Amino acid sequence: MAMMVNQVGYEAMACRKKAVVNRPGSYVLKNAAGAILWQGQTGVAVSDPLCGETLYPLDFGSVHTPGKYYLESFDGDKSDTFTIDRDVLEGVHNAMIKALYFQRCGCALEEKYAGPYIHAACHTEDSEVYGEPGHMIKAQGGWHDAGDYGRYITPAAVTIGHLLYAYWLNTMAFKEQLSIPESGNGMPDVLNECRYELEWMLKMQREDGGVYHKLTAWSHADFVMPEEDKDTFYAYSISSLATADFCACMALAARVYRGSSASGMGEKEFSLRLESAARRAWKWLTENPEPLLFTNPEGSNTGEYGDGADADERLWAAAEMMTLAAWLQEDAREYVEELRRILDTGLAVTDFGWTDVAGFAAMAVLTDFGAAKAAGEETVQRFRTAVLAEADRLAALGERNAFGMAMGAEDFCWGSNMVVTNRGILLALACRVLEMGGREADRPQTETHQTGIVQPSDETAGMLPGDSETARRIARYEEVMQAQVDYLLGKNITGYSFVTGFGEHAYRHPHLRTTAADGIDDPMAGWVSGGPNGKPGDELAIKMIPAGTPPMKCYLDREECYSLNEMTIYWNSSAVFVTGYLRQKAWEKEKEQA
Ligand code: 9MR
Ligand code: ZN
Repeated sequence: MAMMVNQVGYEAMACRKKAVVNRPGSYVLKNAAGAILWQGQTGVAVSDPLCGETLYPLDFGSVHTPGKYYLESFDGDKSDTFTIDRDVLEGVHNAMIKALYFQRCGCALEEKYAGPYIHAACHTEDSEVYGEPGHMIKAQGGWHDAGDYGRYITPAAVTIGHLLYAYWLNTMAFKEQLSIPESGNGMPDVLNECRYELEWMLKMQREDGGVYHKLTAWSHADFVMPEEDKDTFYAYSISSLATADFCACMALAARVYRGSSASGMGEKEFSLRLESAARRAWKWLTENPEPLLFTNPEGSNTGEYGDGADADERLWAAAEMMTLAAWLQEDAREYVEELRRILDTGLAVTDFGWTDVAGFAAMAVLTDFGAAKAAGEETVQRFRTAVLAEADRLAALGERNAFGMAMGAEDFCWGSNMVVTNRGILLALACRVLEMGGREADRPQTETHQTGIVQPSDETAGMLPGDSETARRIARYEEVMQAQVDYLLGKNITGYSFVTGFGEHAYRHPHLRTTAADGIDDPMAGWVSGGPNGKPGDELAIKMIPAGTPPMKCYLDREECYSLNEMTIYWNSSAVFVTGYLRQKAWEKEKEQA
């Protein structure tokens, strides 16, 4: 790839418009009619450790005129076309949420919402509790996790965590309707879609509060449509990983849905169900303090989501129970004690993936005034320090490669695109911490959450706090965040946009059973690929990618390559958080300048 751009495009008002090219010299930016809008020279050469090439940055941040453009080199090479416009991420952001609708299990997908991607109701039978023949449970519903038809609690909880925080902190980025069956019912569609998953999760809880780790068949289905997959589904054993994640997720959802009850669609009742499920899971956790981890039974090949420690899951649960208690003005002492006990073990609190959810505990304590107050200044300070230190580390990482992105060579793992976007989430949280100027513990509970619309208060709208050092730091973090999104949307060595349907060269062959079996050429739009993987894990990728290939180049747009090119619900939700943040930020800036 010679000229790498964000193929979707760049926010008109912002100054962060960058491309990367492989030859130094003079370049122009042309519009569709061929008129030159900008002319400039490449910047300093960078020997890039991620793709192993020498590359040059191009900065056309001074162009603010909306339009469709391409870059042209001194000798006539053209880049992919892209847009410069206000709210340029709107389409891809909404498509990445809507994609989840296509994963709905247990119901038919109708043409009205699914267009050509219809299918009959799938996986409608009851499931058997594994190891207890004849013990059936009704756990229909939820989203298929990924290219397979399994449904797993820990990735589900993380997906809901990304989406509910994205919505809660950046509500204005979630105002469009997505054409799903519930659209127009008065609830934001992101909450409607999440509810579909939450209703399934509720069914995965056992009487005693424990939660089954996953609901899958023994082996992955062939590449058939979901309604043709007639395998028996099993609820596999209770794990403390699933129960703690479930607890956190239900407590968070109880708070969010209760705070969004403007529509009168029964959110209050729903919130009460979520709350009681969270409490029962918490009780199970206190009665079962030892880790109860999960491994697949010998010979079963469906997803494992194995995880060697449950401390981070328990930390997240404690943090969300604190926010819930604060919200309901109850005593949070028990949760605070558990939170501090785990924090004292020194675990990192900056990640948002299915293996390590401790970042969500930081998110809870640093964004919820009541929880911050309950936690106490010293504990809040520990989270704040950890988040800002990690943000500084990531920003420094961004200065060491040609893409300006917070990735090291070793970060290109299975699902590397979530590492990319989860780092965007951490940076977004750091910006928020800086904006609040460390005053969240002193602030009163705002009215705003009670209507569910988190309008920035006058105090913080479009704001940069007084001192310019803080403003510079925020700008630096946001610059890296933008680089993460640019990478995802095409500014990378593969030349692909990693979101289906978005960009002139979007990848087209996700490892996704419905797409493989539906006979339709194009996949549905809005799926984030797992992305380059320096340690390819599937047969074709191992065969095709020579050892020693630089990690960013370890990618193939091939359906067979599940270790490079699958899609999942949680890779999408993580990306949605970042696009949501950038959209809301742009909107706030616009308001400020109006
Ligand atoms: O996303 C998971 C990735 O981090 C792991 O390295 C990989 C191997 O254990 O599993 C991935 O999760 C898969 C899950 O087990 C089953 N559904 C598809 C998921 C995406 O590939
Ligand atoms: Zn299904």
